[in-house]
Amino acid sequence: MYSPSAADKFTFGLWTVGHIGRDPFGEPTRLAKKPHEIVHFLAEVGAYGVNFHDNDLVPIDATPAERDQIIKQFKQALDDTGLVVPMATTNLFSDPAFKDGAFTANDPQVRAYALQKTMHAIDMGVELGAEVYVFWGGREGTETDAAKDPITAIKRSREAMNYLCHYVKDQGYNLKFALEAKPNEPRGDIYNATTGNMLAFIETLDLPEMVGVNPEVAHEHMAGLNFTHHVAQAIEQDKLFHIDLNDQAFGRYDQDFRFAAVNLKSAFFLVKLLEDSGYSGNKHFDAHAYRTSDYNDVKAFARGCMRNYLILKEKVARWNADSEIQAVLAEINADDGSMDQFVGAYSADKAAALKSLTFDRAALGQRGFPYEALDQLTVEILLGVR
Ligand code: GCO
Ligand code: MN
Ligand code: MN
Repeated sequence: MYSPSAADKFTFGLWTVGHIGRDPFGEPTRLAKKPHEIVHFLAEVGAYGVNFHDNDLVPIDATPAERDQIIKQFKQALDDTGLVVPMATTNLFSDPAFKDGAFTANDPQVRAYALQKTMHAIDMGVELGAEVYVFWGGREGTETDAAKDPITAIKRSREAMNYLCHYVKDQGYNLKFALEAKPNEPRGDIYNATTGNMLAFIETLDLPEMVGVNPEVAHEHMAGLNFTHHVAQAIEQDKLFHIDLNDQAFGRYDQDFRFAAVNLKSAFFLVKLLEDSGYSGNKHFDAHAYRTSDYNDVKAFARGCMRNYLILKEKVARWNADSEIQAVLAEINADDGSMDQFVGAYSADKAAALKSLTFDRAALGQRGFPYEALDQLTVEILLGVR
């Protein structure tokens, strides 16, 4: 009943189920799988697509012959399984060359190398079918603001995005960019820290229509923010080009837990937003299994991500069809139209009329709203008793 289908557009990065359990304190706990093996692994659990950083697929120091061999094997695995590559991205954070950032690095050679690496990675992503290209600036930040002028950093980011947008246009690629914000980790502070920052930044680019966002649950949660509200802003501006689903306890390190593993209620309202708004893009699980898992348990992790989404989707349908909930919604959203003559689109007449209208402020303050009752109905649906 909660089995994924292609229409769900559930995707995983090579680096997610392929995560070998390394953390800042310990060595890997799982043996690495080859990219083509990961494709088969994902097909087995029922995913629709696989995403990658350039170097998840082709190591940074691979020879051209090695590159060709890896891509051939990978394409064969895609053909054999029917999996697609909807998104690709660049690793601009692992190599020591990027320790001071990529597009915002102080060294002009590093900034140029970052552009070159990204163009090659875009070519490879497009060759494998990607239509969305993600930019996550993990190293684009500082530990001390003595090191970099934050205004200069914004200008460098803009220059790089403009350069790459024009490159994509010049090549005639059918590719959109999705910018992913994160407040910190691995840098002390990362520029454009939230989805809202990214949305504002995009409007300053040469080709803003090519660029949207890739919000991630954990990233807004790390900042203590309401993720659903950020996604809503992106949807309202037609900028939700991609989404990274996972989970994260507030106030902790970057956890990348299985979707809905921690904050069930936020996950419910997120799924409700995505489903009610008709979001039809990819749903990418940017998460990884516990370090204690073996690959059997990694399957449980991957299946759990998709299953939790589908279970919550069913809860959303239940919530939307619940007559008691609908009655409360009708009550709290009631509008007899009597204010229409004063508000809405501005006119001088309306403003004049509104300024002389008298309100019964005490009565407005006394009105009760049954939000406790509504929330309890929501919780009972989530707890499975309704
Ligand atoms: C993180 C990020 C990354 C990006 C990935 C794609 O916290 O490390 O979420 O996983 O999503 O690099 O750009
Ligand atoms: Mn993340
Ligand atoms: Mn991510």
